[in-house]
Amino acid sequence: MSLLIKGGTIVTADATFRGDVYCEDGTIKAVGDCANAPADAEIIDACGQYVMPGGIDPHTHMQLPFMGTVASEDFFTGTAAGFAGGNTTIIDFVIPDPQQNLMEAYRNWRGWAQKAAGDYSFHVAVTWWDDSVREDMGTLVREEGVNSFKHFMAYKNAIMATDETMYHSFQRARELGAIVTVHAENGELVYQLQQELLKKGINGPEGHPLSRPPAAEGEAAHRAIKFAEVVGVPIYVVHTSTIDALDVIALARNNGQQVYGEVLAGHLLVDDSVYQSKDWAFAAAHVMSPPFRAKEHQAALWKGLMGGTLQTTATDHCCFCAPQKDAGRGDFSKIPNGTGGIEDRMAVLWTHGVNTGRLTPQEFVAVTSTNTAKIFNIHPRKGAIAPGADADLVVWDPSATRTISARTHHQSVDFSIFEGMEVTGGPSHTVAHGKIVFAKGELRAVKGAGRYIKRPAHNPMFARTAKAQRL
Ligand code: URQ
Ligand code: ZN
Ligand code: ZN
Repeated sequence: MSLLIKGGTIVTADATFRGDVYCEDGTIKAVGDCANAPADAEIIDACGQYVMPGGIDPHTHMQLPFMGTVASEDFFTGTAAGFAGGNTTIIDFVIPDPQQNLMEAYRNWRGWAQKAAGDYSFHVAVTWWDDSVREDMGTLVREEGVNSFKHFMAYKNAIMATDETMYHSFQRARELGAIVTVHAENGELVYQLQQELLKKGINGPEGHPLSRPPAAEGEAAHRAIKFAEVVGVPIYVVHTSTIDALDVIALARNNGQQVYGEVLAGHLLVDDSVYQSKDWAFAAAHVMSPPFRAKEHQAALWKGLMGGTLQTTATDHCCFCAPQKDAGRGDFSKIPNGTGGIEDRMAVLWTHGVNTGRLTPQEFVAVTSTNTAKIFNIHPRKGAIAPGADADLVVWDPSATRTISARTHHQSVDFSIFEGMEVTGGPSHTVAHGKIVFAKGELRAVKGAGRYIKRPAHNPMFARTAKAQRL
C-alpha cells in the first residue's frame, strides 16, 4: 500500500518547502523529490495546497460516562469526525471513579476504544489515593505506555482530587518520569458558589459561569503549579481559559519552571454572552467547564498562544445532546458539562489564527500537532513529516470555505459551539496510517482501524529537577 502526495508545500513546525511525500505501509518513506516513487503508488495532487502533519487533539472524552449520562460521541464517530477536520490522533482520558482500581478503569476504556477509526492514547486520571494507585501508576507507565496523569481539581463529590491525592500522585509521577496534568478550578469554591446561587433561585445556565469565576481557575492553577514546583515534576494545565491562569503559567515559566499550557479552540472564540440567551437549550448547550469567558480573556489567550505561554490547542470534545442537557432544567449544576469541536479545531484556528496573521502556518502546525507530540513523547513518530514517522498527514486547501453547522458536521451531537461560523481553509485530504481517510468531502473512516499509541515515559533529560526549578 503506497501513497505519493505530489507537488505540495510541506509545512512542519520548523520549515516550509516545496516537496513530495512518499508513504509505504503506513510510514513516511521519503520527503522531497520523490520522482522515483513506484508507478503504482496511489497519488494525491497537492498542487497549491499545504501538506502538514495530521492534527493531534490532546484532550477528548469520547463516550465518557459523566454526570449520570454518557457522552454522545463514541470512539469511532469521534475519530472519524476528526478525520473530516484534519485530525488524525487523539489523547483521551481514563477517568476512574473514586475507589475504582485504575487498571480496571484503564481496561474498560481500552475496550471502548477498540472501535476507533483513528489512533488514540490515554491520559489516566488519579481521582483517589492508596498504595494500589501508586502501584497501578507504575504498571501503566512501565507496561501500558501511559506517561501523563490527570488531576481534576474541580467536580467535588465526584472525581475531584484532593490536595493529598495530588501530592502523592505528583511525587509518583516524578519517580516514574511522567508528566502531570490538571483541570484547574477550585472545586470547593465552585461547589459553595453553586449552592449559594441555587439558594437565591438562580438555577438556569446563566448560573454556570457565575459559579466558576476566573479566580477559581487562577487559584487552582497557581496551587497545582506550586505543588509541581516543590515536587519537581513537569506540569501541563489543560483548557486554560482565563487571564488569571495565564498569568500564573507565564510567571512560572519565566521562573524556569517546566509548565505547559493548553487552550481550547472554543475558549479562543466563544464568549460568555452565550449564557445570557433566553433560549435555555442554547445556553445549556454551551455549559462546559471552565465556562466560556468574557472577551478580554480571549484576547489574552490568543496572545498567550502567540507568545508561547500556551503551547497546544485542543477541543475537550465531550458531547451531550439536548435531551441529555435537559437533566439540568431547574438546576444548572446538573447540566452535563461538555461541548464538541474535534471536526472544527483546525479550520477554526486556521481562519482566526493564520488568516488573521496571529499565527504563521508553521506555528499552526506546532500548536495543532507537533508541540503535543513533543510534550507527550510521541515525536517524531507523530507530529512530524520525516522518513520513519507515521504517515498521518493533512493536505490542506487554504482556499476551501465552509460554514460550520450541526446540520452538516460529522460529529455525533446535535449542536455546534461554532454554528454558522464561516471558515476558510480545510482538508482536501486526510491521511491516517498511510490510508486516505477523508477525500474531498468523502469520509472513508474504518471502524477499528485506529491503534492504541503507547507514550513512553520521558527520559530523565526531559524533566528539570526540583532543585533546578528552585534555583
Ligand atoms: O472537565 C472536563 O474536561 C471533562 C469532564 C469534560 N467536560 C467539560 O466541561 N470540560
Ligand atoms: Zn476539564
Ligand atoms: Zn476534559
